[in-house]
Amino acid sequence: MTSGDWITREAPRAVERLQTRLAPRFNGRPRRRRDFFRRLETHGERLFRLIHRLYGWRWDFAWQLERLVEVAAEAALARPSPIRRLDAAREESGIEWFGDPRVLWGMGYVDRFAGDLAGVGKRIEYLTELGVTHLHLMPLYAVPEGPNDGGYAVSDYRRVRPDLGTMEDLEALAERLREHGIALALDLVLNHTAHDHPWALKARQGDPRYQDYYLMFDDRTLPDRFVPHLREIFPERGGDAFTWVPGIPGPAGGKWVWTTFYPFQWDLNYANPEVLAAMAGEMLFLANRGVEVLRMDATPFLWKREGTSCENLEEAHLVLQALNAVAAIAAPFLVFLSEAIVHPDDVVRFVAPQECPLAYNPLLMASEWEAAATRDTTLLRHALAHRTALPEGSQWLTYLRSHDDIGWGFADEDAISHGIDPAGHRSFLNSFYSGAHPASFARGMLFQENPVTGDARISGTLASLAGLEAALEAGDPVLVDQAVRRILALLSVVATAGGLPLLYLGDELGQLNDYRWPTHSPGADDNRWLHRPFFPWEEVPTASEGMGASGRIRAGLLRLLEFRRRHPSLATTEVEVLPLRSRELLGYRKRHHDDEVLVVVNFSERSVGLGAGELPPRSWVDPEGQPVAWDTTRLLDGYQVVMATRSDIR
Ligand code: OTU
Repeated sequence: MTSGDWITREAPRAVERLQTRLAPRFNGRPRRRRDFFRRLETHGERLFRLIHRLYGWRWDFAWQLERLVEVAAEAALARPSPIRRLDAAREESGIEWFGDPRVLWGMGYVDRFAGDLAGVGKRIEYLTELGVTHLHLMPLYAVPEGPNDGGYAVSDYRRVRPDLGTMEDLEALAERLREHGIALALDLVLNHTAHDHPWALKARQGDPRYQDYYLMFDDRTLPDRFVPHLREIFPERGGDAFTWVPGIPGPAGGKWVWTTFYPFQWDLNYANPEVLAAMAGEMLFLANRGVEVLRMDATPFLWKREGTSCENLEEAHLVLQALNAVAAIAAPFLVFLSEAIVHPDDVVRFVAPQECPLAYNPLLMASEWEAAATRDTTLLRHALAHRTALPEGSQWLTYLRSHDDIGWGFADEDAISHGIDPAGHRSFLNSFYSGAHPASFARGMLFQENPVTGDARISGTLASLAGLEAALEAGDPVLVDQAVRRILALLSVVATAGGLPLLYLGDELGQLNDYRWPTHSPGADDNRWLHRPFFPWEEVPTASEGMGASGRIRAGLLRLLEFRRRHPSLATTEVEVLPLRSRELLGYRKRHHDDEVLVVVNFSERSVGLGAGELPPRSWVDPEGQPVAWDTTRLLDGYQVVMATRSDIR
């Protein structure tokens, strides 16, 4: 008998046994019992298979599976009734907003956007005016004192950072947002905890059970075997991925702890099934607070194996799939967003309805910036044409920048296939966007420059990177105009190429870099704070009148979003890239049922010719109803965006 046969026979039996064992817990809760066991029936076998693949070698495998389902049952029993109604709707209709062109994501830090959670509640009107339907608040959990990686070092997933509010405030906010049509997204920082999380504290005290939650070593023997294969994520911090933590009881009077990111972020050991169950508990706790989307932080790093880069391993996918199955059983309303900023092939592998149905599209982001610097859309076209497809039932978030740095994540092989030297090109882009290159319009900074490999990434806000800062500084209205047009050109691709658009709040007003970051940010050596400024509320009144560069950006964006809302094709990931002759131009066609949209964007400040017959032969009209002839040659102004629809469907 093969192991496949064995699973097919055993899985349903295990699920049945679990039902018998867990049923008494649901006494007096018949509806919850019915829903839970129906969901267990549907997803239990999938969970069984996943846990078997991950931990089947362990003598206590069946017990571990039971423990995980028990965590799900506890959460299902605690799930507030109003959210249970959302569960039911979600199960019936799927994630309807994936195909909704009205969707707009906004992201920001609670304190920098609005002071605290109550403050966010007071800004709902601003958000709805902008059209925000999904709000991602950066990690707002309890953190250690001192640097905390912008909240990504979590001391307690069940406690809100005191200066931001309480868990009750969070629940109240989630509910109010929902009443206004805004879904709340939060992070699940699941690759690591802060060094003072209760699990870490117990490990420090010498509790072997909790030491097994992390990856700890008495000496450098194992670390030294891993290190040569690992990428340094934060090279500027010095050292390698392991941190010596003195005082942890053991023969050496301390231990080497695996810390992929900062030394105060201890990587969790998912080879220990208890960690998976514990994290599932934290996940469902947050889901029960009314959070609809969890951004799964740093997904590539979840599993380690000697001799590999310890990124994107098969088991990392299985861990996410197992969490997905647990969520499907206990909290079906929950949606996972994958944060994998890696090779485009690896990014896509995290995206699937039964893993993470939603993902950032870092390739589109990087490619837009690449095209803006080179005024050549070759790589951008390639990315759109060959690397946008996703499995049915999944979706992209499209964006130009997040709270993180910008990395040049195009595939080497794609660059090479177009005669571009990838390393040289990345180095050019770094020089361009840090403003070092003489022809650069950008103001940014190199993030985590690695003197050994020459790698670096870029920090900066949308407007500063796109030239507005330099233009304003030069006091040159022509350059300012160019920068505004450039920003809108970049945004138009985000809003139409394929997926759901995401804005870092403040970018809609062309907010510039914050050079005071070293004095007022926790983590003064981390220049990502350059692009995490306090929200410029003082600029909103003039910008709302459409005045100044901020006003033009905001107005242009609103027009763009208004156009998008009328065209369901713009929320699909399918895109037909047009083989336009001028490489400064990016053109594509979007289609969905009757809806058909044509977009042509000039990625340069020069006027560029669009030849007769280069557009698909159709009668096109622009948003104002003016015909857009396909059979005559025309000039596109610098950074002009042409959007057209079929004349018969306006
Ligand atoms: C993420 O980013 C977060 O977005 C960062 O803000 C955190 O610092 C980090 O995790 C640690 O929690 O390397 O430069 O492929 O690229 O997870 C940012 C994924 C990062 C990594 C990504 C990471």
